[in-house]
Amino acid sequence: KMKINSVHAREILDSRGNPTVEVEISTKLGSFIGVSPSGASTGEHEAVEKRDGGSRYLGKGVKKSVQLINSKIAKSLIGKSCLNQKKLDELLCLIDGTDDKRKIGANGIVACSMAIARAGAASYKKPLYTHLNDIYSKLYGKKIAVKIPQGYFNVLNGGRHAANKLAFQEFMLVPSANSFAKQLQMVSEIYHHLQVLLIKKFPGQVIAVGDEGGFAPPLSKPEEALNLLVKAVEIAGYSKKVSFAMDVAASEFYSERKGRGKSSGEYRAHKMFNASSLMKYYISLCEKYNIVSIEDPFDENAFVDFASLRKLISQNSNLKKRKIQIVGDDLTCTNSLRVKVAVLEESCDCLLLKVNQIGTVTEAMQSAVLAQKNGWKVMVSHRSGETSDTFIADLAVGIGCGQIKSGSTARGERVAKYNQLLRIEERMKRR
Ligand code: 2PG
Ligand code: MG
Repeated sequence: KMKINSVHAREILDSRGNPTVEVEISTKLGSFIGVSPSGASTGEHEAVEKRDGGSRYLGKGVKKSVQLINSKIAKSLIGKSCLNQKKLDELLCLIDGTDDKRKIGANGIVACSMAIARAGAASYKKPLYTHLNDIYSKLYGKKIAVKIPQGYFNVLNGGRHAANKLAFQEFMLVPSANSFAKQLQMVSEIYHHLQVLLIKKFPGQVIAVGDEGGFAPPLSKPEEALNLLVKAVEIAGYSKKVSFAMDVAASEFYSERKGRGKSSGEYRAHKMFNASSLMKYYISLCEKYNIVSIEDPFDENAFVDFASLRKLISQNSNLKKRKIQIVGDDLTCTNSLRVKVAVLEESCDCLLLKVNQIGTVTEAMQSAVLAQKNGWKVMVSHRSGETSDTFIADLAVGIGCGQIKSGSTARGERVAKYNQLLRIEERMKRR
């Protein structure tokens, strides 16, 4: 037993300059931090991020959640052992008492849950990824191997993460290399070549970066973005070694949110699409570019459209040989109930895993277990609003899922996770 001596929450800022909740939990070994990230293209089925409202910080303050943690939650956690993650996560859910964590706020609860995991790791004198691996293996019912993940690096930003006209949110590089260090080096080189290309293409214009550190040039068509990536990869000399991935985040440009299963409304991207023309468009993009992963291709309730796309891909003779995964993010929201529906409908074969979408480490892991037991892959993910916290790097290694996305190879809050993976990789090689 390793007793929790104190719990203290405070309001700090995230990478977009908005308040977020940081929680410090102390045991006799020291104090341990957990902090919530924050999304912009949030799914409507996510656990609730509690905001104060009013005029302070334009309504985005988190003092109410902070105060509830410093009173109610602190009172319940103090004196308990930080070693039982599952029990404490259940306790956090119980104290909140709502099914979407709207009372305390998932932003507050997730910070507590992550701090508990860190305190637990320290008690066992283990690195965080090893402790998370123990917890995950127990939930899974067998020993899961730790693994350094493949990175999905978002180097061109659109959608809600940028002010340009690009409707699709993320264009990612997927470098294949035999170490994470090499992956990172390849992407960093490509990123800088991409910058030169953009400066040449848009003389005198600002080539700003978006929320996730990728460039946000004035593009509107996905083909323009993909052509630039192809070119930058070629200049860097990695043509055969890099494939591409997209997070479309299609709910953000979908007009009508009524349709369950099939989306009958319109998708307003660089031109108007309906579900079936958008589906054909994805196929044409896959035929033209070496795309290996597409996230949220349709509205967040369009379980059936996701499944139809998977079928269309599997029946296409040009694409049969390539493995193209369909990733659920807004569709599934790291929520095991929604993962179950997606499994039944055969909507995806990869789950995007964001701990703050559901609110506790245990629940997120349970969703990952469910996905993996049904043959899906899992990709651990940052949010567009982040801090320098590196929890997700350890999480990705600990659950051995083999995939992570944490934005581009620029901006401190993005590279913090990748740098942590470098440290873990180094440590694993020494053993
Ligand atoms: C996504 C995420 C992270 P946000 O859609 O996958 O890239 O964005 O945090 O804004 O939901
Ligand atoms: Mg997404």
